[in-house]
Amino acid sequence: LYHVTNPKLVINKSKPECKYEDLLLSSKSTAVWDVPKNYDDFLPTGILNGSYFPDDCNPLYSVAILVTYRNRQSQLDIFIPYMHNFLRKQRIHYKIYVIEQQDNKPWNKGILYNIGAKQAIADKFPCLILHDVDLLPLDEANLYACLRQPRHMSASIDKFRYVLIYSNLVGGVLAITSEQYMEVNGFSNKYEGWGGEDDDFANRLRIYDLQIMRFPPTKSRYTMLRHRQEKKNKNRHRIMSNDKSKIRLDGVKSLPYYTASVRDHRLYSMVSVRL
Ligand code: NGS
Repeated sequence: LYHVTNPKLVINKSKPECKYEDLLLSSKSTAVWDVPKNYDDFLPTGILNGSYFPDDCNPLYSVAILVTYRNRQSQLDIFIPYMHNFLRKQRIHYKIYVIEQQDNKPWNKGILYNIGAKQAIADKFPCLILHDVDLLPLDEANLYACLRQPRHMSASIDKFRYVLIYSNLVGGVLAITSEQYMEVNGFSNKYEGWGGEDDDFANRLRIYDLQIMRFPPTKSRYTMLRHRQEKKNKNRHRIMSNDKSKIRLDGVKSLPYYTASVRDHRLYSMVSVRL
């Protein structure tokens, strides 16, 4: 395990370090239905501004969960309480960021991740988990933490009969250290509409020799919430990042003009973006 905490955290020396071995060795399915009917019924203790810190031990992981989002309120209403229920059992320090594209321009997931990553890194998070809003983890052993290599966490999804659809897929849920994210210059800013930005990101990892790892399939299980298929981006195969010179010019270090505001809600921090 590769321990990375947030330098902003105050460690209480009278408490022990949190332990993760039992969790990792267990394989306990979480009941998907263990979700409150609405936010008002859900008043978990210890969660403030989307962030949680275990109170009986010092966590060895600090994780920013970045969720890109537009216009899927009913999914967010399920996702947020489900994730807090799931994550609190893992004894990590985490914060959920929802990065919302507020304008009506074409959806640009890469830019949203880049903006979210900048915010999380400014908040000193050493680990980023890039997370689709429609995926719910099913196994508690799927630890929400960064290891040495970037980890594709959602390898088996019910919609695909729990089969990995291709070996270099990194879409869905991916854990990567902030340092590695910056090293590959984050995501390309050029993918508009659905598809391809994750394959482009996989190319970046390959070009920088960052090998993707995965936990065993049973521990990497997710259920996907239903939704309509988005409109595909017709150019998505043409703009792939395939060398370092292209990558250096297009990414988190060269974001196009945008405006963003950050607002903390109780259960998540909302970063509202206009491109
Ligand atoms: C590929 C897309 C990826 C996408 C993956 C799975 O074809 O962006 O399907 O999508 N690549 C391109 O379009 C180039 S899924 O079936 O999960 O919606 O992530």
